[in-house]
Amino acid sequence: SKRIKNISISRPILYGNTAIPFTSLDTKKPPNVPENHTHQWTVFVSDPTKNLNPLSNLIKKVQFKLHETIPNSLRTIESPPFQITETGWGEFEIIIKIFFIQDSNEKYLTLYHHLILHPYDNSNLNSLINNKSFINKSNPSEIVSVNYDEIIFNEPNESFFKILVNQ
Ligand code: SLL
Repeated sequence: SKRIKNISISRPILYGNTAIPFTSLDTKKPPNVPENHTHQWTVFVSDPTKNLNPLSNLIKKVQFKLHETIPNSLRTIESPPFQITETGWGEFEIIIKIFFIQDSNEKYLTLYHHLILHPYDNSNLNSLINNKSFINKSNPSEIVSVNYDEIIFNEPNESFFKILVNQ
């Protein structure tokens, strides 16, 4: 459908990762995990709001491109929660592509997230460590690296506009 001129609508988005070292007392290494893997981690895309019209209504699928050392390194998630949990030993850049619903006619959005497994300074548990990663206060064995951003839809088409404003 037709694009609406001079309108842009933005939607907040969170993306990032959590990681738990297998050395933490409550995280036993599952038996099938390779010897050299040190962490379990989850990379995610989520909606920071409690919107009645959640971000997932706008998304067709999310692709996560993981490091080539990981089996099936291109992962596609077609319904929420948009996340991947894996085990491994190293940090690397994850390419996240968000594909919007067909009706929107929007190009996919690419986000880059550097997977963080090691906090910069784990002696200072409760503070923000390097702007990027911190220890989860309610679960001190968990490292969190999260980015807040806003997706801006410029001149959405009429049908997508209706979905964006929840009509
Ligand atoms: C590094 N440049 O050397 C980075 C690469 C790759 C991490 C890190 C493998 C997991 C698996 C894994 O953790 N790769 O084999 O399933 O630090």
